[in-house]
Amino acid sequence: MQIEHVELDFVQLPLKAPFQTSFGTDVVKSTWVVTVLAEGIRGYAESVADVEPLYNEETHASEYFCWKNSVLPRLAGQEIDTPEQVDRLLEPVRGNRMAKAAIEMAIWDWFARSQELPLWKLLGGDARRSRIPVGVSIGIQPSANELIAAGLAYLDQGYRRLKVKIKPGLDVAPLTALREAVGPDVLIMADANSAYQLRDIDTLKALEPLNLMMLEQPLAEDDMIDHAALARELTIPICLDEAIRSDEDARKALELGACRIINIKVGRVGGHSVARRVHDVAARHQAPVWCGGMLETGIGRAHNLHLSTLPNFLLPGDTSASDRYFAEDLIDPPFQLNADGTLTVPTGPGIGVTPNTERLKRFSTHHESWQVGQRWIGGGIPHGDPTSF
Ligand code: OSB
Ligand code: MG
Repeated sequence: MQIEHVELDFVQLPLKAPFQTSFGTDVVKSTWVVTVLAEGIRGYAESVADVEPLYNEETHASEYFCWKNSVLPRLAGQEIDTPEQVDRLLEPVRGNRMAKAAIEMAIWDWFARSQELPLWKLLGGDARRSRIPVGVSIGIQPSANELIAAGLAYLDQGYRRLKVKIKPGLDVAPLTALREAVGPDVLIMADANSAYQLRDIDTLKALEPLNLMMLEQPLAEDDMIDHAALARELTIPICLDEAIRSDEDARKALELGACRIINIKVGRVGGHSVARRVHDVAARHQAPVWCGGMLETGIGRAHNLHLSTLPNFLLPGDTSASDRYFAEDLIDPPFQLNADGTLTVPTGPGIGVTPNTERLKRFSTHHESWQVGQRWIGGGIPHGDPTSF
């Protein structure tokens, strides 16, 4: 295939409730919905950067310019025979993994649709994994009572594990209260989004009696050395999120002992091809992985579920049902939680879900249609004013 057209919709979908992490609070999910068109077939994905560079350094704006100046010029005019080729064509582009991922994922969806196969098959997933066990990620709550109420409500709905966002000062007390409220058997973990330093080790050790499954990304987003030092002192297994950006990062982290578990986010690592390699490296090190999330709409959620069919996704993911986030999702039908705490992997061609046109229009605040072949795509890297198009 050769890419003929790329459509971008900047979407702002209200969240049911504010989502607070150690780095900020989101009240709306904003994302670029990316559609790649060729031969009358459309491939869909969404990007996972945010307005500000708080989770990592990418933003909606950096993605836009990276697509325009670096990613699409390298794909335009190329005959792409397999989705794996995209990762190789984009290899010269440093960083900007969320930008690369959104286009690469849309092309994976395009190929799966063109072959009338579900994406999981193209990715090499396991046919027996048609239902993916999922948990829920609970943002920082104003009080321990509100955390307990949220946790109990999600368990009641059937979620299999609770992930609790923490930050200094809102860690040991709320987690202890939650553990007491739900009893010893519920799977609980914590995610710090880089809010601690090695000198906070006494606080982190105070979490040890709570029987947490793991502690996610406690230290700096680009660190492995201090995580390895912490791992030697802490009985709670460390899981890395932000710090794993590639299969090479995964290898180094596991060899250093910086983590025992990896949270894989397709966007963070630059697409399905890299995500699969991260999965394979972890499997070789006997380290389980699970699929993280970035509050995606149903489009990104579908991609996440297909990836989760690979065999080393051994722990419940953050890929919760649509109604955990939104009153209305972009796709039909929305993802629903099965009674056994799983989400069903869609079986249709590609990601198996398609955006609802009316809702995509209604929640889109900005639309662009880029025809490959125009000056700024396919014409090499532009040298002039990058904002003129
Ligand atoms: O660190 O996993 C994270 C959401 C936004 C940014 C970072 C993270 C998260 C989540 C939510 O934890 C996971 C989800 O429900 O999609
Ligand atoms: Mg995380």
